[in-house]
Amino acid sequence: MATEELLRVLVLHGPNLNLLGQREPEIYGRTTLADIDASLMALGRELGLAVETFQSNHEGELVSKIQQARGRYAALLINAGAYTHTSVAILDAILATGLPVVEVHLSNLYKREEFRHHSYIARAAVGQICGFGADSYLLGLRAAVGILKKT
Ligand code: CA2
Repeated sequence: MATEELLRVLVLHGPNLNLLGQREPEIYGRTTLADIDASLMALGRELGLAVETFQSNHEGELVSKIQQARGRYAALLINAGAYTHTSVAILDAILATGLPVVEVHLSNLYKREEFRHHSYIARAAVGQICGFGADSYLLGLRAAVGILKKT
């Protein structure tokens, strides 16, 4: 099937996720962001989706990317990193797109510090998947397909 006929899903990675596999492997594992992106693309091909990925350490860049997603993508998968717990700007941008959003995290937020238990993104997300390491993203992509099949 040609790419233009496929449903497009945008995967957003927030700050510091570019360090994956290089620091703190006891928390975040040894898988690199490039590995995660490659496995998402491969699963996307299997599921008949065109997956695009974007990482930024800058809140405003993530907000702009989310704003531009309206009309271009069918769904968003987002790990906003630490902005999950702080960013009303990202929440507002997600709400403005009107797109279905799946929130993912590598670690189990609820086993960690109290300040990680609150997510601004969760208010706008269809659901949240956390604690499965890199597999959280793959589970999230499968969840996005499930949502799109129902709409
Ligand atoms: O578990 C997740 O996916 C998080 O979104 C990761 C964020 C953290 O602030 C959230 O509370 C939970 C941190 C990403 C930092 O990633 C690093 C990776 C390797 C080394 C250092 C940081």
